Amino acid sequence: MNKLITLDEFIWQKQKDFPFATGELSGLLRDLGLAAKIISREVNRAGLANIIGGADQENASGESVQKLDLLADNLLISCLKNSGECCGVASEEQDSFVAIPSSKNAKYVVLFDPLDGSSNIDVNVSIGTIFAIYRRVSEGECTLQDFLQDGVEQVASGYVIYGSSTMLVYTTGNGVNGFTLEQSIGEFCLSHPNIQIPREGKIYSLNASQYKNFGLGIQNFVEECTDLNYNFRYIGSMVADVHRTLIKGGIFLYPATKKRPEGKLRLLYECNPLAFIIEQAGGLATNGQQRILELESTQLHQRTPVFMGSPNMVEMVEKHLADTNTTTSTIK
Ligand code: P6P
Repeated sequence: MNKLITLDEFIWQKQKDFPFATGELSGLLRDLGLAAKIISREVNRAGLANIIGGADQENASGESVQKLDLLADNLLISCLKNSGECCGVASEEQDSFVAIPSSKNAKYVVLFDPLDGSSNIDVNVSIGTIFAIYRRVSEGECTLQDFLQDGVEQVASGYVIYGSSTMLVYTTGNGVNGFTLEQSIGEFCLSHPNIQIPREGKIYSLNASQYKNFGLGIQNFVEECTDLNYNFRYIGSMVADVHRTLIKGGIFLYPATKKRPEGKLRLLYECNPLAFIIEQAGGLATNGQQRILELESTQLHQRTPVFMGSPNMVEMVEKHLADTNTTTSTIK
């Protein structure tokens, strides 16, 4: 039987690889792991604890908020407050960033989507938490500039998928590793070391009901995938669709549409962290023309079209966009 390596042990081992590491980032990752374990427990008992269903509130993007969203948001904020390693957080569920005065001199800020795919909560489909960690750029209490950094500045990013098992997948810029929650001991254990995305994918994942709202380039891409007998898979939960893409190969795309010419998915706490993971696993992540990680961050809740996955499929869709001169903002 292989040695069980817990997330804490792994983080501690990796920290030793960095002689100048002082432990703050390791502490932050451990605290995110703790929050994930608590959220996992609540997600797994949601049906029993009468916390399923809408919370009759709307989030910063004007979308109805599920009770578990609120619970996950509060849990993450309190875990990060207690960590002492984070001077502020930004969340999909919060209009603006939340400064943490008790840790105002801490080195890091964290951005997260506390429970992505929450519309799937009531039907027991996989949902997830997405996080991005940056070094702060300000002095004293954190400012908006600490959060409006481009994706290339991420120190670490990751996601937790609450599915048939709960997994935490993260990168600090030296590859991608996956940990599965062993419920009987309450520990995330290394289950997917050094994840590499298959270079040649044959699965495409997008909301096909929007076909008529896609630009010609995307329509031609879908036609080519059909002609090549590629498999179509779409869960409607970004973390689940991207996790499958990471493990099985393929492409996840949420293009610009007539209804949403700027795309639907958020740059700072959905696309950037997942793009970092995909690139670290050997994949590509773009907005159709530019690397996601190089897009300019100007607003906390800004959106972007996103194409991420195996290099062959991202290059294929980019060619269709170029051949039809369909940029992300010109949807006819
Ligand atoms: P649509 C979930 O609401 C989400 O934010 C992502 O998790 C998911 O990829 C996308 O929206 C699904 O959007 O328009 O296909 O329902």
